[in-house]
Amino acid sequence: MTAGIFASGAPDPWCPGCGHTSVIRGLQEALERTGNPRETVLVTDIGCIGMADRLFTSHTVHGLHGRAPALGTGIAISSPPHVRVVVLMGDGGAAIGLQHIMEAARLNVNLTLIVCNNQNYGMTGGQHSAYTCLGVTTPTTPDGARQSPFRLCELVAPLDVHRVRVLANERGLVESLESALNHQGFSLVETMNFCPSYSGKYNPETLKPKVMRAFFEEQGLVFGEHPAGTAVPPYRFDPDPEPHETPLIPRQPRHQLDGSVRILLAGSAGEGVQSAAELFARAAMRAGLEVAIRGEYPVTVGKGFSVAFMLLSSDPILSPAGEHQDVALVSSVDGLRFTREHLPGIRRLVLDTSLEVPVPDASSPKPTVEPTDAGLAHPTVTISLYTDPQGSDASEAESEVVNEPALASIAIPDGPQTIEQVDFRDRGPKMAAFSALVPARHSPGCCRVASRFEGPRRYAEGVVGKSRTRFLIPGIN
Ligand SMILES: Cc1ncc(C[n+]2csc(CCOP(=O)(O)OP(=O)(O)O)c2C)c(N)n1
Ligand code: SF4
Ligand SMILES: [Mg+2]
Repeated sequence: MTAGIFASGAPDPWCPGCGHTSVIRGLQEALERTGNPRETVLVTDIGCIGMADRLFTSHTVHGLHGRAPALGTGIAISSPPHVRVVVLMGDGGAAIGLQHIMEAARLNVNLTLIVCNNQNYGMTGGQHSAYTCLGVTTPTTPDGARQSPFRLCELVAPLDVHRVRVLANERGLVESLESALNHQGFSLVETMNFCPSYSGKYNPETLKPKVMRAFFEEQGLVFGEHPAGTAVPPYRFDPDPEPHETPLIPRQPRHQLDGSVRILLAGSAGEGVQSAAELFARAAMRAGLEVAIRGEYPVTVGKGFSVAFMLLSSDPILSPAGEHQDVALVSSVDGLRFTREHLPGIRRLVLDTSLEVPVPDASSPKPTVEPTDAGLAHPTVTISLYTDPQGSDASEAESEVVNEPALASIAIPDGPQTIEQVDFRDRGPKMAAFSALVPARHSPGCCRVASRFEGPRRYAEGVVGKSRTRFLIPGIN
């Protein structure tokens, strides 16, 4: 190849008569015409065409087969506007990575894609590609290709992008490339020929330029340039975007939780478990605690179990991982089924009244659930959550430590130390999970994980004003 401003002068790597040589010569000239050829990032795909990058002295990136347009898109949207991105790929790559092409075109990202359609996978032995035309003989289509080819320019046409189809050795090639390079936004140049070593060798009559063009046209491939419409503006890179303001939750270091507590909320889809965990986490953060929450649910999010693991800590949380839950609040059979595997580590279990008390070990006697005032005094962290009338956000919270009378302690071998039963179902979905923390009414004398709901009487009617829900979380030391 002739050494130019842009090409390195390295020897042309392609077979004699390969269309890739003429496309790269044309590209070199078109880039020189732009006046700043070195401000180009050349992204090449796998295949014979991919050997082009070693000829260029500008920035080059060699990608995975079919993925060069995705690489080019990333480079184009993160580079300043004066950097030109040119992506070179074969018809094989354009088949494997068709969606990447369509996405780049749909974004109208500022790059020029040159697809060298030589009617086969040249580098791997001439197998037919999805762009191989009807009747073309290749090693994998000995009787001629039987499927209609993809027509790339026509495929991107509805996206209204700049596109041109030319023969690889056509006289107007340089002008076509130049106008694509100067276009702001996505531009496609599809160059057509037959790989002389495979598809051309098996279909020699098509190698004559006039026959070749007529052959392609008969297959519905339209030649010529189609300028872009104005429907989609070119994707613009913003080097200095406005920083995204993430409102910080004001922290009031009023908690006195010593160490950490792990809480498992376990219920069913639609009960508001995830919302409850998030609201609760916000409240705890407002109270100055460190919080990590993780939701778990099946991919069918509208059905089945829905659980949230919550970790509250007075110290920074370096990892939310941990085997044992201190407290589990279970509102449904789905949640209970999920919770069973965690039972051995759980120290307090709060169950909906409708649920059967689980027995971790079949040989163990079923524990009786009986609230009592006897027992040890536990320091208990109180977090008050104030919600707006819709109950959608925690606008304020506070925490304090109170010494509540002791909880009932029900021994289950290898199981929860304490079990309480409450009715979860007396509130709306979002508050239902919170109700796990509101057992006072339903289990008098056993309300140490408890809450008081305060607020405007006509809360449900949306009266403006604050509602207050107090959660008492056991401080487990
Ligand atoms: C994902 C993937 N699939 C298959 C290959 C094997 N492979 C290497 S080159 C090539 C054919 C390239 O054909 P084309 O893209 O048309 O370029 P040409 O060689 O014709 O210039 C194939 C299939 C690969 N490298 N990666
Ligand atoms: S095999 Fe085909 S595509 Fe590859 S260099 Fe030779 S002629 Fe070109
Ligand atoms: Mg090819």
